[in-house]
Amino acid sequence: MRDGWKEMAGRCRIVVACLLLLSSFAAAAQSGFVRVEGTHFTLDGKPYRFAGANFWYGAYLGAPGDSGDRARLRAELDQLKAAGIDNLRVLAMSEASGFKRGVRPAVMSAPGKYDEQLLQGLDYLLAEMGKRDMKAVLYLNNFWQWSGGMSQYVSWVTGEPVSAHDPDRTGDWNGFMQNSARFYRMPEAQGWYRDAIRAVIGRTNSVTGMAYVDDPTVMSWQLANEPRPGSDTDGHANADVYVKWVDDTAGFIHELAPKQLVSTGSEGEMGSLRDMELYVRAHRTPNVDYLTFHLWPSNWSWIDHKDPAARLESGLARSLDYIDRHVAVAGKLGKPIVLSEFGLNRDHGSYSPDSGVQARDRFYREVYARVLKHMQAGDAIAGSNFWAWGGRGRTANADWMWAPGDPFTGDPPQEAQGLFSLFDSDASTLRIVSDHAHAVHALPH
Ligand code: IFL
Repeated sequence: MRDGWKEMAGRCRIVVACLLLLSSFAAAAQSGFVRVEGTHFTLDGKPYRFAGANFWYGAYLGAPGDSGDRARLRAELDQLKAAGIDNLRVLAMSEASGFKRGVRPAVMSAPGKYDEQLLQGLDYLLAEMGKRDMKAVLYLNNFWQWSGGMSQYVSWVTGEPVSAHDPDRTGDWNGFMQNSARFYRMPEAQGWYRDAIRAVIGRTNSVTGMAYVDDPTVMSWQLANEPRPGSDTDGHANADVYVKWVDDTAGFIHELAPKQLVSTGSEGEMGSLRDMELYVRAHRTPNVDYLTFHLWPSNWSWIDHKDPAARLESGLARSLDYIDRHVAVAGKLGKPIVLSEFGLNRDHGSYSPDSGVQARDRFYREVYARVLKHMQAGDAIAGSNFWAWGGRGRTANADWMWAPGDPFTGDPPQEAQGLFSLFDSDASTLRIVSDHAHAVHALPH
């Protein structure tokens, strides 16, 4: 009898040891991933808060051979890391288009056809970011024309050339937005988009040998850059379809990548037909882990593009209110929120890296102070990404516009190269960014 008990106890000990071993393997497999707990992010059990940058062209620089610039990429990652920046928002998929200001080359030349060199660029970027303990937010589509985006999917389905709705040819932004939003209603386009998502998320990194879905460097997959339901004037008819698209796509990504987070890429109220309730509806689903919002006071005419100093005070007041209202909404929804884009023009609307940035510096300081204040109060905001890192990119073109083969800056091809870029020579702004990053990292754990 006693021997029977002994044998049973021995077996129990083995089972317990095996369970402990298995759970520690499971914990190790999950470690390093950013998670959501209530209105905060955590990383390995501690709060995760960040100061980040937009670096849309990071994967382009990572491409092998002459098409990329790996030396520039490594040097700029070092510079960003030294400034305390540890979270980068990057374009992961682009579509070849006939847009006048579309980026060339693109990852996807046609449905199902992907440029392996550019995908290896993303591999390399993630490998280098991983070495530096940085996190990536990767967007998988674009509402805007500069990377082809939703409009190009529409064109692949209909056969209509994008030129008919190219805002850089027609000047008709409402027409462009309404055309882009047709994407949500096209089953064929959705199928190709999901194929593209599978192609990226299902990838194994050619540099590290790690499956993307097992890579903790990827914090979040983002549905698209600034997806909108359509134009402010005519987009309301798409609201329900848009909300459903967000939910379905986010759910689809979660199935593919259960360890990583999913976010929308939304600008917030201003990108939701100026309707906060619609923004909330799109972010309520459990398939969306956290909220994003963007802050563009000069694009939204709160501050003058050509003279940001002129109406700076009133524009700042609106900007800070915009931040407060979005943080409050996230708190009510019980999810974290990230200010994933904000930017302002250089003094007098100049594009030149040699021009002043007094108003911009004031704007960055005020935005960061408000973000930090919310973080100190324990509110739902978890981080920010300024728009955009331009590093050592410069244009030599008289019209300031990008042309294929030119070095990339933080401003995508549809905008003047220098409009919102933070160049490596912008010492005063870099100091503000770095001070903020250090203040965020010094918050209690
Ligand atoms: O370049 C723009 C980008 O498409 C974006 N938001 C605003 C940027 C500056 O206008 O996502």
